[in-house]
Amino acid sequence: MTKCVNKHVNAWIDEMAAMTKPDQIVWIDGSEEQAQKLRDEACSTGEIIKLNQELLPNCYLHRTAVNDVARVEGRTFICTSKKEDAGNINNWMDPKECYDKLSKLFEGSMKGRTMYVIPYSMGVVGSDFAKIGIELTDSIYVCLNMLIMTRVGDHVLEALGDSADFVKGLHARADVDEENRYICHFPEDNTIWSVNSGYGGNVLLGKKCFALRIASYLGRKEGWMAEHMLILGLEDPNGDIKYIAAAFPSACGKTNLAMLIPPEYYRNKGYKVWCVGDDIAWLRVGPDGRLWAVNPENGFFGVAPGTNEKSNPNALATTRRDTIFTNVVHDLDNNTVWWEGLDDNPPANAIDWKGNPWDYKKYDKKDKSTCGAHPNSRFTALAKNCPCISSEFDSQTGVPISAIVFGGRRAKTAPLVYQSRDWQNGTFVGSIMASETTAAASGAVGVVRRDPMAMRPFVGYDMGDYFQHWLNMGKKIPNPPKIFHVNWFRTDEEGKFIWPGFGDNMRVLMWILARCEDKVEAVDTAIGFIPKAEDINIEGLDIGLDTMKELLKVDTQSWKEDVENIKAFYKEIGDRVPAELYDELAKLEENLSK
Ligand code: OXD
Ligand code: MN
Repeated sequence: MTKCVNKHVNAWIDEMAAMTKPDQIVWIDGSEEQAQKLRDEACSTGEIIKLNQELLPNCYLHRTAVNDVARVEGRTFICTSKKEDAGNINNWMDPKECYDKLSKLFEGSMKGRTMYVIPYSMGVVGSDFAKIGIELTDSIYVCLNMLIMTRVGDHVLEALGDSADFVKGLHARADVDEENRYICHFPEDNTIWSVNSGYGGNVLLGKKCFALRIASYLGRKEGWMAEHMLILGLEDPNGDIKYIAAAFPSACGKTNLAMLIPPEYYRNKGYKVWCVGDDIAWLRVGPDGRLWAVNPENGFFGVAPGTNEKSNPNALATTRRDTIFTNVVHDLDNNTVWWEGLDDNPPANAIDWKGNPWDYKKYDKKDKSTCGAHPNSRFTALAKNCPCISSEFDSQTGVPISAIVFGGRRAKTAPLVYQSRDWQNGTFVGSIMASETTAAASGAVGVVRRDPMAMRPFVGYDMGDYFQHWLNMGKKIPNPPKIFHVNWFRTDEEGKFIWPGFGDNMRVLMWILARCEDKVEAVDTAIGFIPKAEDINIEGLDIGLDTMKELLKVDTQSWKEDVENIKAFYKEIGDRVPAELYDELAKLEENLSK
């Protein structure tokens, strides 16, 4: 297909091509034949490296520029016509000023290069949840990643028909110049412009840019929610499956929880966990009055370091075929890949993520600069290759959500789990989500970073308005999920984690689901409902009832300190924080002083 029939699409591509001046334009049709041609071409230029096809069929390795290894929040902008609509938490630029500024960077940036046109759908093509985007890019790496992460091809254009309702994404690597790197969102125009980066989170425009920042804006306008949440299904021995959506800040083991393997005790009884999504959920009120969720993505863009047979065997298995690895170690003896935390056998003959020979003997755990794989190195893998992928992954309607779980990394403040009192209180609990950095060696408590609903870098409008949207949604869901908060990271006096985490987190999910079905009582505390220590199953664990009590304790003093921090944070968000949340904060403060 050289041109599609949609005049809006064609006019926009003509305009973008006039600016970027590519030598040619190629449409990505979604066929395996074309994908293979692109892989071969990228191999011939060194953009990707073909790995051992016996051990890792259809797997490739890519290295980004050394200055281009992560999302750049400082260079991410929300460009609404009024500054106050982007809010205090986002960077803002006037749309006209931004288009002018970036046009200069895009001007002629594709000379001597090819512009690829990627029509993609977030969500099952043609379903009520789905939204269409078109990404224009000069990078084959982007095309190959988008073919994994989203649903791509001619069928998407067919579903679009002659509609103008699509998200216009423009990406050029340009000079990969850090000083001129911009990831800009124009929610009022359904447009995303990304320039001077080749790193996934900045350039796979369907993911954070569309499915969270633009989608959160659309969701508010249209009455649904785009959230930074995993979705999992927990199946009981009778075959009944209950679904949970959960939001965690980065580095809290979100992908591990999404693909959890039940502890032996539960496995033997016939319990199973199914992964619907590991990063993003789109949620709508269903005809039955419950909240229904889909994962709009088609793959996982997961952090490689730390992924291993123990932490996440399902993720590891998912990456054994059809995967693009980015910035990991290249094992030259086997032509395979390695990363810190994969196993205890670093390759002797290896190339590091920067492309230099790597001597594992010089690797010092405490010095990140000696790592062979970049700490944010990634795998891009197909969801359908995951051994525990849910049978509902391709469902048109999504799955009904019984519980929403918020999480954070707190050394003292948050107990292992607590339940909010209702939707409004649950929204408050989400709004005060936070993570701490802990200096592991000394056990010292680090800085608290507040990250409401894990959406701090991803809300495409004012954070106070976002809280209001949560409250408004609550009024539209006749049978809403119950809302909980978990903390897998409480530490003892020596700074060691008390809770084993990983698969054992299922024990906490079991209590959560029991609460959703009114099958277990709870203790009413200042912050919400806490389990009775004996109601979290510890069979087969090294943990006694006293330790469980310790894990569930509400530490009034640290909560009082937290209240002060929350007040400062709400102030920073600005005057659109809903009065209902200030009421919740006042109630919490009052409860703590009783
Ligand atoms: C991610 C993130 O890459 O949340 O998913 O940072
Ligand atoms: Mn994420």
